[in-house]
Amino acid sequence: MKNQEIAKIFYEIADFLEMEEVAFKPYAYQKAALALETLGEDIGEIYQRGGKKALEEIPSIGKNIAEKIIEYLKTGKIKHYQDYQKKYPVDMAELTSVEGLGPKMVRDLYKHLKIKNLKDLEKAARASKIRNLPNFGEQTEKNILQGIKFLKRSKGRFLLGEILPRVREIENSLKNLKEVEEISVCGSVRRMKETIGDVDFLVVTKSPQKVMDFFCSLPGIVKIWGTGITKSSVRLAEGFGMDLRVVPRKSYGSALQYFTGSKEHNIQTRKIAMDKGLKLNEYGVFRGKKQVAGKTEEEVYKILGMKCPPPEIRENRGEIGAALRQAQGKPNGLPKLVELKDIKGDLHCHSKWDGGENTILEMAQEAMAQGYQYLGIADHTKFLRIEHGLDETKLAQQRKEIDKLNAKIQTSNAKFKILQGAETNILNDGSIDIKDEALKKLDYAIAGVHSNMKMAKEKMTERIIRAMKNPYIKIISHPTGRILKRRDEYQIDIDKILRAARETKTILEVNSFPERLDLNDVNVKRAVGAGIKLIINTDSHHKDQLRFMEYGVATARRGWAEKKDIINTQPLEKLLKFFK
Ligand code: DGT
Ligand code: CA
Ligand code: CA
Repeated sequence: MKNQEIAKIFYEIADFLEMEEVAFKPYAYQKAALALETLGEDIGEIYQRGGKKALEEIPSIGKNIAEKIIEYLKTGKIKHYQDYQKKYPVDMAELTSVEGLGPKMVRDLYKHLKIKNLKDLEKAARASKIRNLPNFGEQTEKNILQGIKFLKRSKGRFLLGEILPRVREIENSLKNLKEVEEISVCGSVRRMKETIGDVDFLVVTKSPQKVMDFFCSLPGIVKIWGTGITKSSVRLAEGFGMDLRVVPRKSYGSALQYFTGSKEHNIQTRKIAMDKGLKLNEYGVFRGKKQVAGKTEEEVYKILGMKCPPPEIRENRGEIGAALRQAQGKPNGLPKLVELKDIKGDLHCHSKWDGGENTILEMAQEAMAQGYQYLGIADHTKFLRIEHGLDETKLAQQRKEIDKLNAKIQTSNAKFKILQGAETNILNDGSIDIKDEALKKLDYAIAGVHSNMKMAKEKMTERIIRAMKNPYIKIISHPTGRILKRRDEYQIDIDKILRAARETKTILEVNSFPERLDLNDVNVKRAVGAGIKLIINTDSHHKDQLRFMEYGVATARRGWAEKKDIINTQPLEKLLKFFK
């Protein structure tokens, strides 16, 4: 479908025309671009069906613009546009994306300072060259620098955990709208990817205008990039963008399939369709001109000979083959992914003892409210002084408090137990900062790297493996150490770590904290493939953070983990067997 490509070119032509201060024409191109963007049908198909006349019948598209569309459909180019590109070799889309920078300013910046792109612009602004241009001044220069700064930040992706609550809130308010018949979030949010570029909503409605008006007037929207009856694009104050598309009911399933992606997954499904003599796009599955599927997602996959794979694994990492095998009743079908409701407890939580926000009791109450059977307190230990790490004596004192609390819980007849763990530190040589005699008295011990994270690969790998070999260390927390958007993982040989985990029966953590998600999806899949047991923990420092569990579960699902792979899906007695 060429609609979006042509729209993009028309927007740029409008900018070039504005640059030359041509009257009226820029507006015509902008209107045509918006019409194309929000058109429900493939422009190429409209042309094939009804020729130039059919194009001219589309509102906002006149004779001159229809000719340009035909030129693009036939040659893949528009000469008018190429001439402009030669005359002004500037990256117009990039430059005008700076807040407050319009085409005429782009023209002047190019004319006087030969600024062609964002990099040139930033350099010139930093060197204070812009303020001296006619019509610019110091404030404009400052604004440009600020605009660039924001652009860089908002170009970055957003953490799933940072935006999901807000996305759900918006999804719910749309759901409550009586005109909305169906709604789903698609794209990377539906796949629960660790970071999100933008949010994609899909809606079925008989009153698109009403839905769009509601969507574009949601509180917190700071910019409307475009709005029409099939698509609107907005930006929220939080910085992320949201697209809402309206599709006909008969296309809902295929649109859901298409816009859920991933792109890599979709390339494969389209190939499969082609091999079967079918055409698959967001409007449906077609044999010739006849639509043969598209109302539901299951139906779309079924006609391709596939079982519908869970959104989280649609990354072209083996799910295509598995979905085909599953539909044929062959072995090695789709995994039965672990679910949030399978989780029976959380074993990596911090309490007031190490500077966390809540008491052990408060944490336990929250865990009970979530329906858990157990909660493990795993406070930091003594090497981490800034985190008020506990030493052997404090651990013994804490044991007494936990025993008392458990006794109370028992008399109240609740089926719940608080376990005592600790998140110990793996020192440079792989030894643990707590003596074995003290580790022995805990229900289980976790170990993690919290210092000297820049070690050479071999040394770091050996360091972690030595900790695994300690018989009292049962779990390695956040095994690769990455922090999303801030720091890369440690230099480690992950294959060696996985082998050692299997040999020593050490459990690896899937840390649910939104900036960690460590192990990540890819490493979870490797670990599961190697037969290693995992645990999904939140690393909560506050009782409200216990709800991060769903991000860890999502990460585990993206890594194909099943219930049997995750030890905290087990009831207490079975869980404790892993710590024997
Ligand atoms: P994001 O927004 O960067 O976190 O990632 P997505 O996956 O949400 O990507 P987005 O928003 O660009 O597009 C949503 C879905 O639409 C994407 O997952 C698959 C589909 N899609 C978008 N562009 C293409 C394309 O060029 N080809 C195909 N086959 N599918 C596409
Ligand atoms: Ca997206
Ligand atoms: Ca999008």
